[in-house]
Amino acid sequence: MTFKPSNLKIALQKSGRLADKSLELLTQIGLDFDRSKDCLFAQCRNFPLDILFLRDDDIPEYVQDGVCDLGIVGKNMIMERKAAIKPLLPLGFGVCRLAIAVPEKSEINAINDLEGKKIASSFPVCTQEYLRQKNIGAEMIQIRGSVEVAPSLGLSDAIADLVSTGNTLKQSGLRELTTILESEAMLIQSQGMLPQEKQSVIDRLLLRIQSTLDARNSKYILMNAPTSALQAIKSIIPSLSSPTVMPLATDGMIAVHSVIQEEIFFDVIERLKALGASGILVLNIEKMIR
Ligand code: PRT
Ligand code: ZN
Repeated sequence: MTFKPSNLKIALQKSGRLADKSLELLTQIGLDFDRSKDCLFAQCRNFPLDILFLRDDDIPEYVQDGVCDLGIVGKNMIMERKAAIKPLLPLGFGVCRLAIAVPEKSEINAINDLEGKKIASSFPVCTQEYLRQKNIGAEMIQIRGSVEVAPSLGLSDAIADLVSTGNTLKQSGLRELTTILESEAMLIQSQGMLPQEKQSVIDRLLLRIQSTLDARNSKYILMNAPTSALQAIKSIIPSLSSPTVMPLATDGMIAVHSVIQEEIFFDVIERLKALGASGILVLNIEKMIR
């Protein structure tokens, strides 16, 4: 298999925490490609896109240097590499935060207590930038992997590491002191001007990704309700446009269809039931084009 110069190139993590979700997203937007396990390259059969599989650390530079036109990588890695790229879309997965943590019994209780202390991290650039902004002088110890054991080995007084559930910190006897930055996977583009044909392929990809992300956050809801409750129902369903309302064979009853946002879902359902809605059906939406 060889690269086609006219194809767009996107860099994805080869294996790790972002790998499966990145591939899942490309599949959800209808791209068809084979991925053999150790292969570093795949070509889409039905879209002018080539996929390169890389370590996440390398993705920001590959995109910055224009070796790849697009990439999917954590915001933390973009910041750490100080990569000059164009952020296109936050993708809603790989959500985590870069946080400073100290041993449970440490006397460090506020960020100012970090003055003169040693902090171990795989993200020294972000950590140092944060400390500089807070006017704190601390010594950075750069280590790769298993950062959480650094204090118990006597290597550092604190760590700065990625946290999602917080379980690793707890299991390592550490407590969080402060958050340096919030992160999630981002779709990024190189900053250079692309030929018009390539840019319009990116625009097509963006439309597909945006409609998939919008659909993920939304549910289609159908219910029966008393006609008298329609005004109240309308006021609590902040739908795409006005809800679809149809009469039912039973007098005084209507069917209402609408779209609601996932995050307000349970709140809305409870309020609809209180208004007399029944037979409520909630469906996943596959794609949503605005
Ligand atoms: O081999 P390669 O270099 O590509 O991968 P990697 O091993 O360097 O990175 P990987 O796959 O671990 O993480 C890739 C990206 O996933 C990160 O840069 C973040 O953007 C994102 N991400 C999201 C996370 C986490 N959540 C996360 N929890 N990356 C790492 N962790 C680790 C963290 O370092 C700690 O060890 O998980 C542990 C904490 O998790 P909780 O759930 O116990 O808090
Ligand atoms: Zn990495």
